[in-house]
Amino acid sequence: MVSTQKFARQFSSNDDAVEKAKSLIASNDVVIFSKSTCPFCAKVKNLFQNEMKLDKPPAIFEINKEAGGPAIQSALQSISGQRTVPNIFIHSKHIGGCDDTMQLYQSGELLKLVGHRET
Ligand SMILES: N[C@@H](CCC(=O)N[C@@H](CS)C(=O)NCC(=O)O)C(=O)O
Repeated sequence: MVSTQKFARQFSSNDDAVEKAKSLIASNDVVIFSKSTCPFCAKVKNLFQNEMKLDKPPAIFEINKEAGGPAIQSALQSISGQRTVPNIFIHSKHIGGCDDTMQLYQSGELLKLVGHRET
């Protein structure tokens, strides 16, 4: 299933981009900030889209495909301390990149994080 989404605008300042990135993170269960050219991103997208059989597809933002992408990448660095892609968030928690995600998947923790909801 193709679930790539767009943030659809440019940003007037770094604060503006940070606010937008925070709202994308808060309004989706699983968020993957990706670049369409990145092999680590492809691996993580395949995991969430095909291998994990989630009820709801992840929200994927291809930040190299949008004018506001570089601003979002800088915003993600401010928010998470991580500049590289993929950059993954689950229920607003920062997970990390491809290696971190794969490690959590192997340990069984990733499925728990996706399924877990605070009440
Ligand atoms: N070890 C990292 C590798 C991620 C990585 O090197 N990503 C590259 C793209 S393939 C990156 O973000 N480079 C900097 C950039 O594109 O701005 C992971 O597991 O996520």
